[in-house]
Amino acid sequence: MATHSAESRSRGAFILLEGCDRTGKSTQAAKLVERLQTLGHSTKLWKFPDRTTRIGQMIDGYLAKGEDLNDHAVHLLFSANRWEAVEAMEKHLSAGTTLVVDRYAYSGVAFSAAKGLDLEWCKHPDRGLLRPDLTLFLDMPIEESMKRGGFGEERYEKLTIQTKVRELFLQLREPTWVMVDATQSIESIHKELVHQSEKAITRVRDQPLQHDLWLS
Ligand code: NYM
Ligand code: MG
Repeated sequence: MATHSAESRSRGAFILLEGCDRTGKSTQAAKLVERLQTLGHSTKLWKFPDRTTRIGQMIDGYLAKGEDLNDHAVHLLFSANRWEAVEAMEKHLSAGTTLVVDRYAYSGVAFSAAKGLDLEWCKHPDRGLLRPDLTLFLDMPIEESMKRGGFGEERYEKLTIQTKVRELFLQLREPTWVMVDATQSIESIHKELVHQSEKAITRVRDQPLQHDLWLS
């Protein structure tokens, strides 16, 4: 006879927002969390890099304060910053909370490979991380995102790098990705993200968590 245990309770969805810089990910992630909560889904906002941890502070020094680090070393720090969050993410998802995550390993690979690091080498440290259930890729021409406020403040916010990053993102595209036209109004994008997210929440409810990023 089937018994109901804590393990059989439905899990939350791992919803990822990816894209180049200044494409509206953080704005949309915040709005999405708020809306999903209103719709009755337990939902939490997550963000990479998480600059609040010790590893995250080293990353922030590199990105925002002009501190130099070896390209390979900083790549591993970004990955370590995801690994140090894995237990907490898993705990929330298993308890039924949906996570809306602002950037993840795809950013990790795209930005490092854009600097010239080997793509396969870049993927390796993130192998075995949780796999997102849905990746919403906010896409727009780089020329457009460059016009947005704040562009150029941090390392990597340059036309040539962003163009390469976008190409690499497209190479990393997987079947669970949904491409979103980020030049639309904030409200239209929001509606599309809510629609896709609700479908994903329902779809994965009874599926086990997947710890197989880039393993298959
Ligand atoms: N970035 C982000 C990486 O280079 N590797 C990573 O693994 C991640 C998660 O950091 N330009 C880059 C992308 C961004 C920068 O991200 C900071 P944000 O979302 O602006 O805080
Ligand atoms: Mg940024």
